[in-house]
Amino acid sequence: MEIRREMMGSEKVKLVSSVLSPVGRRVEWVLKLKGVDYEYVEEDLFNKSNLLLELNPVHKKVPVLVHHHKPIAESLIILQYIDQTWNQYPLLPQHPYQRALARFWGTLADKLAKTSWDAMCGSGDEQEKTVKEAREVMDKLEEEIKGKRFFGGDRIGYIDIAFGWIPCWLPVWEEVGSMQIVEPLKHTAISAWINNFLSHPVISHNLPPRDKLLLYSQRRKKDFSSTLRP
Ligand SMILES: N[C@@H](CCC(=O)N[C@@H](CS)C(=O)NCC(=O)O)C(=O)O
Repeated sequence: MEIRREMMGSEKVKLVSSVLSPVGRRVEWVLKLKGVDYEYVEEDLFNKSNLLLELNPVHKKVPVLVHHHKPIAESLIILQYIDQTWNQYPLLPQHPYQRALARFWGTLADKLAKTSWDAMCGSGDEQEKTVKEAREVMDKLEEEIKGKRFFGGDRIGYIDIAFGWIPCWLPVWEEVGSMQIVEPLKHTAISAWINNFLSHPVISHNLPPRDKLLLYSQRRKKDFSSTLRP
């Protein structure tokens, strides 16, 4: 799909996203790690623009990357596109099996994010069940990161970026949902990874404002609870 040129302006890479989007941040981090120049367009998720609807008519969600006037949606697909288009700072491993594994963990990162978000929105037995499910995945992650600085080895790679919502978004969701998914005494390797990830300058300088994230998550939980009431 080629978007009308006048809509997208220059040839420059464009990223349509929201400052609070964990999946949008994945794309920003990677563009910055690779040193790709881009224009950022903020989207209001409560009042979506025609631009977003035209760029991502199927899901109507951020992020969308536009390159050579062509839109690409879905953050993990965007990461793979960026990695193949700009060679500097490779994200995915070279070996096909290692690449497949990295993609596997990336998919799990999305699944865990959804489970954790659902746990935040839930309550009672249903929440307990979802928290348990999320903790089980966290246990697997703990095993995977043990003995490593990053999932990508000595530096941030595809899997680190995919799970990049854990250090900043998850603590807010835990607060809003009055729950705990990362257990610091049990998940010591994950806790160390969180510190390593947050101490990278590209990450630490590109995080969402916590107060806004808190308000947004509270509002979403409230909306969700009210849809369940008769
Ligand atoms: N799987 C998608 C998820 C995209 C997504 O859920 N984006 C959210 C922001 S984090 C959004 O646009 N929400 C607006 C809506 O659901 O209407 C990806 O990784 O890009």
